[in-house]
Amino acid sequence: MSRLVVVSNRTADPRKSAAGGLAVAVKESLQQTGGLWFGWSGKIRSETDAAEGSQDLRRQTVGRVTLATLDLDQHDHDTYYLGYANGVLWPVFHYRLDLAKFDVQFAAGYRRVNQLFARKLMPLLKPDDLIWVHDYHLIPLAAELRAMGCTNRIGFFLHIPMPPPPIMAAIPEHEWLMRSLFAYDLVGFQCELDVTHFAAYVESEAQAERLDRNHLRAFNRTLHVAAYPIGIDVDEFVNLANGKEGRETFEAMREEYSRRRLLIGVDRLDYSKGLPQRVHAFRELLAQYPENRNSATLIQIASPSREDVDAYDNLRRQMDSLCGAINGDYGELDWMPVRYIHRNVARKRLPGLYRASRVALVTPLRDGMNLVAKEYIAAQDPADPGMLVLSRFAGAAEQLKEALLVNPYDAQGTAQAIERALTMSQEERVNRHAALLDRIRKQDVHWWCNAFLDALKGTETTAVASP
Ligand code: GDG
Repeated sequence: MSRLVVVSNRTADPRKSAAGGLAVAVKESLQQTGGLWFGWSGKIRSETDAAEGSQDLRRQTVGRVTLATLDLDQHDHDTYYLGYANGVLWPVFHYRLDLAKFDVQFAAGYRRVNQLFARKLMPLLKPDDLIWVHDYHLIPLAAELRAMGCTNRIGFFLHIPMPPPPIMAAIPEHEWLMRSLFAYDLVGFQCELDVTHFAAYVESEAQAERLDRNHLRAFNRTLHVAAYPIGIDVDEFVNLANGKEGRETFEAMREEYSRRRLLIGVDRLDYSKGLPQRVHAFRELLAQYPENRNSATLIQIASPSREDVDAYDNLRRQMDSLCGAINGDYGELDWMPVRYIHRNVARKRLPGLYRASRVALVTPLRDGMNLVAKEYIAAQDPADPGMLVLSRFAGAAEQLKEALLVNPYDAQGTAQAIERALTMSQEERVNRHAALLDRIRKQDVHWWCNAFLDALKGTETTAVASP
């Protein structure tokens, strides 16, 4: 059987419980077969090491998985990671051209680090290894590997959205990036809309020929593209909800908020997640439906994220001010409308928190998938479940039709949907939840992983050709 080689920007100890979608999913894929996980260590190389030119790989075997990691020097980190990945690709792929900072140094750093990854990975590869590359940090990796003679099957999964062609075309290096994807054998997206955007881009910009729904031909190569909506480990989450900490958190929250209607939001503090818009919508709920005053309480957990990027600092200040204002305007001696927590909460506590909440607000302005929506569904009591209010702009909206779908830019409309969720009959909640749970069980993280790897194994072997 082929060995699996996973490449992602960061790696993690597969024995430890991972926060964050990508780490959980990668861990899942490697645990099944064992294999190699290659990526950046998360560390910056010391100046002495950099001066001596050493860029050694660190290898560590953890059970059936070998972790191979390398450090980055400061300049590479600043240009590749902060500059291009998080300062250009993240905002543009989330449709935020206004936040992108284009700089040729960033693009050069991105290419340099992808070349470095390819150079360090190449000697570790065996002929029939199956290589699975993750996310926007590593779009050109396969092209760099092919240029070094790699003929292995290589798949790529994009965890974030694929923007429509005119937005993609604003990136100065858009042609190079999209052409690089044709060095893969399989490119997986989160949802059908992403596949549509990618196909439209290559058809219009690269005269690609659409052979069928899942095959595009351009640059002398045929590329298999498809949507593989990422899922969660539903059983693991249900077990976590029924475990000691899960139950304790649930009971503590139920008691504390026995006279209140609890709403929950759990996100990284990121501008794609629509947090200020969510606070506006919640404010609108209190204004339009006064019966919620002195009652509805939104717990918003916003875990710290990428604090060294300017746009995140602005968002933090905006949230501090919006939450302060709503609490100042509506709060009472014994009730505060918003509990805003800018810290990481232990993963074991999340299921209890979800289960104690009558409504979850998952209202990103744009999101590849959004796993919090699925975690919330998994954590509910099927006999008396809470209701999910979900942005139509999350990838998850294609699958989770029985949630209440909202436009997060429309504060009034979102407030109406929240009110509907808070007052929905138990029978309707039970029916909607059953359909949602069934869907996330069928397309869980195991399904996602197998579906992608089966499709990759089924692709034709690659001839060496650097596009
Ligand atoms: C990217 C894409 C896509 C959040 N706060 C805490 C915490 N979390 C956990 C959640 C969930 C994960 O982090 C967040 O996953 P999301 O899917 O919501 O979002 P991104 O981090 O932006 O992930 C996204 C995903 O990749 C997978 O492909 O769905 O669209 O943007 O698991 O529970 N976990 C803990 N404490 C927190 O405070 N322990």
